[in-house]
Amino acid sequence: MALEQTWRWFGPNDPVSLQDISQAGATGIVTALHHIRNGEVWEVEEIQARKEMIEKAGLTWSVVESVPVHEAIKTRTGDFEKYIINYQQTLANLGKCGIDTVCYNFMPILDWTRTDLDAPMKDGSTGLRFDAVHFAAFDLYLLQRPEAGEIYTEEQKQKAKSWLDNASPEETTRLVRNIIAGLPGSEESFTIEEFRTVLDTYKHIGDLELRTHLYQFIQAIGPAAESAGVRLAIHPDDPPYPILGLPRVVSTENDATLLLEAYDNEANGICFCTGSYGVRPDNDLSGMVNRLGNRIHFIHLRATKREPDGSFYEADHLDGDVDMYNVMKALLHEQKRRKTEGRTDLRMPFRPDHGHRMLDDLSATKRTNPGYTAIGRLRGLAELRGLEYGIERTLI
Ligand code: DNO
Repeated sequence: MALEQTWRWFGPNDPVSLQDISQAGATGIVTALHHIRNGEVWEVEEIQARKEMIEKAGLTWSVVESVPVHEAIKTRTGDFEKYIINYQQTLANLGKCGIDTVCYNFMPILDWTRTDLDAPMKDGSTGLRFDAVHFAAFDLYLLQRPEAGEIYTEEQKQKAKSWLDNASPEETTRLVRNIIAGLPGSEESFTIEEFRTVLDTYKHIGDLELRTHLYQFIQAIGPAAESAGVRLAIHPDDPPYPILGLPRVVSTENDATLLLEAYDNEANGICFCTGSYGVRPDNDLSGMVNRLGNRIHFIHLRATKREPDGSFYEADHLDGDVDMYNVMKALLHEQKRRKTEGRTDLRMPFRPDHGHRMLDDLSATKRTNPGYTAIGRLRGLAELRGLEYGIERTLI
């Protein structure tokens, strides 16, 4: 039995159509109602309309990625109680429509972060990159965060300065935009002035406070998810460590374990993103599947490649630092275990997470979402599907 092959679709405005997705061989759609403002309830009619659109194309709405968590919930300020009630209602409405898997994240202010969206790869394609030097240049000299001076070494500061001195105005603008203007799927977008103001809202929120807020949140929404028949899957921090002085608390196996314990119920689960967890060499990816597998409700497969100075880039799906063979094997073992235990959640939806910009997608006139090109993901999915097929045939 194979894992469910899914594909992220940003809705009717996505340049990749539902038909393209069918042709790539995916059967499940991963999407969200991006037009609904963060914090508002997703009404049944809205959910149903999207669901019908997907089903008309012969596909199923497999996972919601994501129902965004309002900043007020993360900081536990303002109207956070109202937003929690709205979140519970959204889960109930999704359950009513038969949608049973919901991804979310708890990263303060920014969602996933990259410095370069078109980094050249050896084969002429381009991919996403997090450059530690460029990021330090942003933090120290463009954002001019007062505490930034304390966290970088002299060497890092010097490298950042000399990169900035040689960067063109376009490169500098692009860097700022890439970091704070919101990548695909992010719900927030800022100018540098707005960003400075919003950073202040975390002045008194460190690791412990954010963790507590996350656990309080899961304890509040977990029961609602359970009674709606919805499984929650938290996406890890990307990159998996604190950035810009903001705490991040879903970066390691231990973080995930603590969260699972905070509300010990199958409804409280994780999104296993190999690209995010894989940036840290201390995350043992296939071991995580063996140990936490029964609470993995959604899977993102991609491989990052680390560089000595803390930079990383997104390599081809079967390349990079992720041992995809052993990850896939562990996932298939988990699926077998579920079958033996008589569990019904055998789908185990995975999606090829991101892909390179390549072939026709490199054309300057073609609109593509960074990381979410059709052709790069089609390659990724095809490789992953082949890997899975080969392993499955040899599993006794
Ligand atoms: C990036 C994605 C993130 C992720 C959200 C989950 O490609 O992995 O946008 O979906 O953080 O809430």
